[in-house]
Amino acid sequence: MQRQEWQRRRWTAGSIMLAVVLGACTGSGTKKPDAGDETVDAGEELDAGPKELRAFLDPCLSDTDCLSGYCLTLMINNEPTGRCTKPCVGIDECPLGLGWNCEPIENEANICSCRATGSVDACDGTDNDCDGQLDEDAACAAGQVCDSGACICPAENVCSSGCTNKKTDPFNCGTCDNVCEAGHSCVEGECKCAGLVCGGTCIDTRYDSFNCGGCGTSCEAGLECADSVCKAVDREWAAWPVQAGAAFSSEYTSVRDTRTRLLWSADLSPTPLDVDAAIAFCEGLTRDGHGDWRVPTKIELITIVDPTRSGPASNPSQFSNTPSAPLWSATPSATDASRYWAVNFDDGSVVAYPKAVSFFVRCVR
Ligand SMILES: [Ca+2]
Ligand SMILES: [Ca+2]
Repeated sequence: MQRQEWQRRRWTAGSIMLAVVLGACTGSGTKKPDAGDETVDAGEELDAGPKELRAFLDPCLSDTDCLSGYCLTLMINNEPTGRCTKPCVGIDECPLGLGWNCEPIENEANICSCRATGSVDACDGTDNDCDGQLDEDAACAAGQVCDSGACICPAENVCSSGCTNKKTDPFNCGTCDNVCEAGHSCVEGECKCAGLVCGGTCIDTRYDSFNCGGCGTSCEAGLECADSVCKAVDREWAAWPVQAGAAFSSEYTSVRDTRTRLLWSADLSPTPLDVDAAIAFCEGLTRDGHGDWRVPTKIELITIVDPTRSGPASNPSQFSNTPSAPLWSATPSATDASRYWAVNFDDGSVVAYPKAVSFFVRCVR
């Protein structure tokens, strides 16, 4: 149903009391059905015939949808969302988490009300989406759990290498420092052969040229096993001469790597930026007739590191302004979505930093 029509239904079925509730509490409102109400669109609702009344926290369009007679209007991402609520005496009868209250409505009982802040329920102790479950979208790092609004590492998940999930960590499988053998992965805290057991040995048959795609299938001379199939493998990419000085040419205020065909901005961002701002900066950049600039991926950024230099690890004949500091890539960490990889042009190392940290960015296209 369109938002406007939905709101009209609420208001025509409502009363001044609803206006008071809405006015007093932005983001939520409810009313109890009253036989005396003038309900302009009552016929519309009756047409649907007898309906099953909804339970606490079920979706609703109007109060008459709910067993309790109270449909709570939440504004989630600026869209009205109805959810059945219930009368309460104390807040302990309402779901856990900041956002929920047991509040009076005009001349009627207290009801469980909630103030939504969004559709993603992060680990902050608030039921952000008011669905009765607390912090269910918590994105905590490996081994961590969301507890009372904060990501913490339970004592049983602490190993010398840090916080980890011993059910899946092949370096701390089941217990700390129990390292799984090659070809094994950690499943439910036990090292298990990730491939096939051939002649008593665990084999990754995707890449084993003596057991390619299955035990005992050998590849002919000159062929290698890749993705379970024997094929001729082109290794020229591995010999690619990264950072050959002659590969770079200037194009106005950009620098072309003629091997990767990537065009790099000669300038950095004017100031250090966090990841979101860096992405916005490159997307908004217009340079040398191009408007499709972006933040480079991790592997793209590594291609302009000069491994023969440090402080900065960059060839000054290609980029004269590279700081001896990290530059952002657009590649998030696989283990922690709140971190992004940055290439440190002081020594060429690659480290995942929290995305809120500010570094310069060199846009690419
Ligand atoms: Ca929730
Ligand atoms: Ca939350």
